[in-house]
Amino acid sequence: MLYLVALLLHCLPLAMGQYDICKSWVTTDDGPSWEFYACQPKAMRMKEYVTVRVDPAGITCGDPPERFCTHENPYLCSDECDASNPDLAHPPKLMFDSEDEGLATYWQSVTWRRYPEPLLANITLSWNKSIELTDDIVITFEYGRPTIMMLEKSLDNGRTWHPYQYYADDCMEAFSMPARRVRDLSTTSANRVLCTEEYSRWAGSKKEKTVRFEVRDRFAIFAGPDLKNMDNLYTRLESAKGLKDFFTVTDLRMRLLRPALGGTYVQRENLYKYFYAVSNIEVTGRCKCNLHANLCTFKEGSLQCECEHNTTGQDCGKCKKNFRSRSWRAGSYLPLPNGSPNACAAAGSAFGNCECYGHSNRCSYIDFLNVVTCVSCKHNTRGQHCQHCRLGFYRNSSAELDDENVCIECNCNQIGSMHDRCNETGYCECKEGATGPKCDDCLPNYYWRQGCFPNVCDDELLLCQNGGTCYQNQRCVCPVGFKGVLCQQSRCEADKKDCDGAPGVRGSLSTFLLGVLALQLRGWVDL
Ligand SMILES: *[C@@H]1O[C@H](CO)[C@@H](O)[C@H](O)[C@H]1NC(C)=O
Ligand SMILES: *[C@@H]1O[C@H](CO)[C@@H](O)[C@H](O)[C@H]1NC(C)=O
Ligand SMILES: *[C@@H]1O[C@H](CO)[C@@H](O)[C@H](O)[C@H]1NC(C)=O
Ligand SMILES: *[C@@H]1O[C@H](CO)[C@@H](O)[C@H](O)[C@H]1NC(C)=O
Ligand SMILES: *[C@@H]1O[C@H](CO)[C@@H](O)[C@H](O)[C@H]1NC(C)=O
Ligand SMILES: [Ca+2]
Repeated sequence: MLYLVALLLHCLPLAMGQYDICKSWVTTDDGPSWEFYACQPKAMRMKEYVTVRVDPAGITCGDPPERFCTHENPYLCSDECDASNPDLAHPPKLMFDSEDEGLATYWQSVTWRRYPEPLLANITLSWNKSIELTDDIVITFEYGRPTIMMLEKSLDNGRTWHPYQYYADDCMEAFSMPARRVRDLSTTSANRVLCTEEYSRWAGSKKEKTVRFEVRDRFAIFAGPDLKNMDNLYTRLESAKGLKDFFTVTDLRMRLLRPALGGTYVQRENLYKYFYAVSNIEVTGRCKCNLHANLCTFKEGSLQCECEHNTTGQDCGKCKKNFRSRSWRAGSYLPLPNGSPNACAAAGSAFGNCECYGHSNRCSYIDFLNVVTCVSCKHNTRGQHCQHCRLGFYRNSSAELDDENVCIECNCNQIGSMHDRCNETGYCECKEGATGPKCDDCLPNYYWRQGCFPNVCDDELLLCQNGGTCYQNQRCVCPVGFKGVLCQQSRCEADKKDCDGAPGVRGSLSTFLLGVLALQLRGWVDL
């Protein structure tokens, strides 16, 4: 009986579907204990957790109220959009409400009355959480799909954006890209960004309403047409570089570049039938929890993984305090079927008590000292527990000991400082005359020239005399007849032969005449 229970428990992860549970209580020959598995949350309808932003300001119709027509009935422009009337308003939130039977609710843009200026709109969806797509993104357009649009994605909460897919009725003309279909991609090109013409041609606004980003077709490249061979997909996601990230997003942006034209050219006499109207955006995916959680909950306005395996963070991206005896690792889908949990381990579980704060994966026992020490500390750390900063680095006071940024480079100025080291607040030790945290400045009364040197002259105490001017605190430029560091000395006093008659003009005139004479003697000048 007990054996049967154990067997049942052991089979649970398979019975419940792959990677659904993080741990189970199993009975082995050594008695009952926990067993851990790679695990991930269920896929959800992500539109319920999204924040939306529509750009530019004023692109939503109804302020002021506006009439519009449809391609089916272009001369009966009786429809009206009015933002102040709930029955006639079309705000962005109507792209995410639940579509019950009956009339579709939708966001709608202003009409293309400014033609030929392009009618552009951005719809940006943000989750403030990494999400792994598990099914197609499906955007439903009422009154016709755009003839040109683009899908972009971000992986870093909107700081950087990348193209995800291009859509046009003529890819070459719109984007200078050949038209391709996802179905024609191969195992090596499954994460290619392409332009498709499948969703942009006019087919009647009632008939073809959706624009897709085909996640299933890309999965099918590995898992087969009905996604029966998920094991193969999981193996590929684990091993093919960049493949997992390709399906991961924190934000999506639809850039609507040209509205539906009804299968013909733009008719300038009736611009009220050109606009965008989106009734639904379906995004299906699961929280990315690095295979360390099987639950993801909506808390304080954001999705959060309920981390297991002694991990923590929004994506279970690091080890909990006191569980950092080795570096954090994501769980793995492999080996099949239960994967590897790659759980964080408590300090003290390996080699006695050797915590390395996540800067090293290895400890080593040093025989003659009888200590266990971390080996090859990373992130510019050093020490038995990688708890110190390497020489030339100092401790980042706003980072915990296990943070990758825990040590900051001193960056001492090579010329101005005594050496590469700095104190605990990042101050370098300066040579005479140098100052500043990095010793790249000079003290007052010093000037910088490959190091700091005391001023020779300045505008206060070390004034150049007799009308001399101070050049960059380095030397006085003296007028004729004076010399010395501060031009304090008359040439007359220093050198008697400069003093015949009046100094200056006559002296230089006689020098000139002597010069001319010399040249004449050599036959170069005719007087
Ligand atoms: C839409 O977003 C792109 C960046 O992805 C930006 O360059 C463009 O100006 C935006 N368009 C509008 C109409 O806000
Ligand atoms: C994003 O999520 C993080 C972590 O849950 C939270 O601290 C932050 O306030 C959220 N930011 C926004 C803009 O909601
Ligand atoms: C996490 O730590 C707890 C002790 O707080 C331990 O009982 C549990 O087995 C650990 N889990 C894993 C996956 O290592
Ligand atoms: C100090 O650590 C914090 C937290 O990780 C990090 O945001 C910051 O960039 C670090 N400072 C420097 C100068 O590296
Ligand atoms: C580091 O040096 C600077 C400049 O000499 C000094 O102000 C600071 O107090 C020093 N910090 C420590 C922790 O010694
Ligand atoms: Ca709707």
